Amino acid sequence: MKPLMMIISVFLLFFSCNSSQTPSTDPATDHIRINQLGFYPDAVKEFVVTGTGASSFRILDENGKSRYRGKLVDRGTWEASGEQVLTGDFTGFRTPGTYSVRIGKEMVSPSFEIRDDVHRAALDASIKSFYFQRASMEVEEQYGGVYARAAGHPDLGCPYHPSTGKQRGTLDSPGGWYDAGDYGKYVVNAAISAGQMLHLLELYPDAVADGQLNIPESGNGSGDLLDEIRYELDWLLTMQDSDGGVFHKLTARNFSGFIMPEAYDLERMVIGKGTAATLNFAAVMAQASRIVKEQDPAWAIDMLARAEKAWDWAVEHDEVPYRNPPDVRTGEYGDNLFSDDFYWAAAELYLTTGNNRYFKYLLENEEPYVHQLTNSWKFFIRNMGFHSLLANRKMLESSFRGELTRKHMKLAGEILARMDSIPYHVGIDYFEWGSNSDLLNQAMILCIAHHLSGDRQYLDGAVRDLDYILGKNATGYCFLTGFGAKQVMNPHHRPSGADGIEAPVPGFIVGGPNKDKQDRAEVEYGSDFPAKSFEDVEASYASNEVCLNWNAPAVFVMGYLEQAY
Ligand code: G3I
Ligand code: 9MR
Repeated sequence: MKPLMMIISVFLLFFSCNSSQTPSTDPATDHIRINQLGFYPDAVKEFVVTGTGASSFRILDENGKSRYRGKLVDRGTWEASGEQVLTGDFTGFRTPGTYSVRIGKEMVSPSFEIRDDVHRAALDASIKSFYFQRASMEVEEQYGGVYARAAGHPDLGCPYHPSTGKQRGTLDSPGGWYDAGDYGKYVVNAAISAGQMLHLLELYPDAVADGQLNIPESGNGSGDLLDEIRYELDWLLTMQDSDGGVFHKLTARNFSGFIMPEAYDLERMVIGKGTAATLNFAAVMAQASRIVKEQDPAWAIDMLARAEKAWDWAVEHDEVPYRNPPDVRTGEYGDNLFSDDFYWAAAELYLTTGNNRYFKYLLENEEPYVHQLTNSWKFFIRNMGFHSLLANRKMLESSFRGELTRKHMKLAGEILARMDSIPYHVGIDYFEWGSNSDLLNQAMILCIAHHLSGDRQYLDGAVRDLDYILGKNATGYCFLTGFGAKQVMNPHHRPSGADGIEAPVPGFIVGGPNKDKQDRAEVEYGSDFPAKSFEDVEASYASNEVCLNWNAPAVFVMGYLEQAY
């Protein structure tokens, strides 16, 4: 692209993502931590402020006129961030418009909106990020704007690594999404990510209209979110072996450098084959089959047949873990506990087929009803099963249904209680790799509690967690690329690093604060507090990478809230 055109396009794209802000790190602004996009008129509206002795705040409109006045409440010190925290609540102020928070003479927050569809643009961008991750396909300018790029990774004729059990032959496995900041394609993470977004479509089939995202399939008569997910499901189908088992991943032996897809020159191969990949495949295929069965019966039948074949393989091979072979250093996604994977697959297969064989499995193999943090591809799997069962609870016998519902509401109640006890009014104060996805998965649990009960307090809880992601956190960053007043500019994302465009590809949720700092050899962290252990530098793969399973729950939560409010 010509330099002038590029500058103009970046400018336009920036303002289309974010109508009211320019990125700023003004220290006076930095003390007020608030959802930098804004609030629904009828939802809870809260912010956090640190380092002030003030006792009140005002809401100013665009003309600087004071529109609302409220008291700050001292919440004490948050151990996770080392800050003395006050909160302000202006839930009672409902008038749509553009505002900022002012405290005393010095402190002004970034401006934000109150409006009905306040997360719509962020929702659309967070889905569109999956389009930008498409392997084997060009991103055309008409869909990708300045982020247009050539195709990479055709993934045809990929040799089998011996860890697949095959000594010869090749596999054609084109398509699908790149997993993250790297160019690998990993079945377990693909399955949960597609599954979380399919769940939005199960609850709200029309959550995303045809044409809404401006992707190549826009205008084909089917909703754009389903079209985007299909790009991944079609790839996943290529990863099933003829005996029903599913290969673990398609990557090279090592990560590439920070280059564009078309410049990639490592040899990609099919690696591993195991119980977790096979069961996660079975689950998402059965789930998708149910969701598309009216719209595309032939596709639904094929996916279901493949899912059942995968289940049968897993029953025969019920404990095949995946570990990286010594010559492979790409992401592992290793798992050696399969009860939750069996559970998710049995749940989806039962709901789609009605076959009691699967229901019997669920009855005889209970899973703990918990939200186990970190690595959702490993631990949120059981919740995926619970959520689908709850969404189709009419198919469950009443005692099973009652028990599951009770357990879900108990978990959601515990989360809300915890939120009240944490000064930032979020439900989590533990920060490991991908902590942002923990917040978003928690918000998903709360949305589902709202779906079951109609009780607004759960919706408010989900908003509080989402507020954290969009700016009400101890770093002050809006963790969604391309959005907010204090933007993430240097995610660990190979195309964003290599495309020569200053602003990163928009719509990605970065990993977030991570107390373990596994990248400390390459990254200098400015804080040792867990909630502040985040650096917006490209080298920080442990805090600032992007990943499918971190975006997917953001899509669910914003999609749900856009419907509910
Ligand atoms: O849970 C332990 C904790 O108890 C211990 O104190 C701590 C000490 O370092 O480690 C914690 O485990 C870490 C785990 O993440 C959970 O935080 C592991 O050390 C750490 O290696 C592991 O990192 C994983 C990373 O891949 C490296 O394998 C991430 O969970 C996982 O999300 C990430 O996934 C990568 C893919 O492999 C490749 N594609 C990008 C993707 C996202 O970064
Ligand atoms: O860039 C890699 C990233 O995509 C992975 O998620 C991450 C964890 O597996 O690893 C990154 O690669 C780093 C490697 O693990 C250690 N040396 C530095 C690499 C990043 O430049």
